[in-house]
Amino acid sequence: MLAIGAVASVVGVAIALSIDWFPTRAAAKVNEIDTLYRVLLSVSVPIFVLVMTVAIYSVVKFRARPGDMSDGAPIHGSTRLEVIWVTIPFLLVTGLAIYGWVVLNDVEAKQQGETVVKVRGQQFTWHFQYPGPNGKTVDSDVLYLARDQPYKFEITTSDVIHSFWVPEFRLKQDAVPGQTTHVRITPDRVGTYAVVCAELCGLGHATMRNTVRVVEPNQFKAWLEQQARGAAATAGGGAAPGGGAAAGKQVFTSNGCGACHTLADAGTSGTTGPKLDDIAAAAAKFGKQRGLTAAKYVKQSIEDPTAFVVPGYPPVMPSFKGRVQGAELDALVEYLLSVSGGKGGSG
Ligand SMILES: [Cu+2]
Repeated sequence: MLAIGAVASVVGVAIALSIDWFPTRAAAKVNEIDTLYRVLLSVSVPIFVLVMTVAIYSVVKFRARPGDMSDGAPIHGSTRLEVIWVTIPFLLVTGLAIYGWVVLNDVEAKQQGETVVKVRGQQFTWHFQYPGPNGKTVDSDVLYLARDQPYKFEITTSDVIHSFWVPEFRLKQDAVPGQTTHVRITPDRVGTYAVVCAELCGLGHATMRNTVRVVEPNQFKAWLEQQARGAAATAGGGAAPGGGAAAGKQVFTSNGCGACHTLADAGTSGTTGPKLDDIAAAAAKFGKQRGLTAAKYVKQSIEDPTAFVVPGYPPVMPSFKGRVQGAELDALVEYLLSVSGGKGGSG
């Protein structure tokens, strides 16, 4: 029985280690984390195989034959066996826990010169905020990162629990209402990846993905400066008459509307909610049914989305009341109606 178990264990471990479990390695410490995973596999596979071998062997070997009405031999325990089966798992689990703690401690260690990026989860998108040049902040829905720069992500949420996860960086951290959690990552490979929400957060959970771009440090610097200039230009022109639509586009982008809505002008392709390329016509039609102007209809759809849900779509849109308001809301409505061919303003 032990021989069968030993052979099966060797085969099991060989299979487990030959499988390529991991996505691309794109951050420092990734190798350490992957090694921890492989060590845990190498220890747990033989235990699983051994237990299953003994169990299956015993069930077959000691099964009751037809006509056998005996009750089996009375067993009063074996102190020596009990000591063995308590001691071995205790040592194994303690050893693995210490190893896991050492790795975690190293992965979570504060890094020299780290940049703090604020991450905010929201049904169903992510927002990122960077310290920009001259004390400004830069907002983005794409997570731009410079290669080999240590980052500390400070994670919050506007609504329910989400979980910040980039599989290529391996680490995962929950976003919990009322708390700021954090995770430290140093990306070390240029490429495009995805931030995936790893906590079931509502009907649109599966669509909660944003792009991560790891670029060379000089490219990152150029991007950040360009964003800082762009934000300043929008802030300056936003209140001006006629500038509403441009400011509205910024509102659309910074609130992550594109995660769920397709809008060619904003370059988004979400499919959870209605396509907004023809919202002017839809707003006119549905508005008329409900006795609202197109602009009032769009405004209501943003502030009170469940008041009317376009047929064929799930009622999953969260209310943006209080999040998008005043001039921002007017600009967003004007923008949506203007890019889709309708009249802006009061409609
Ligand atoms: Cu989520």
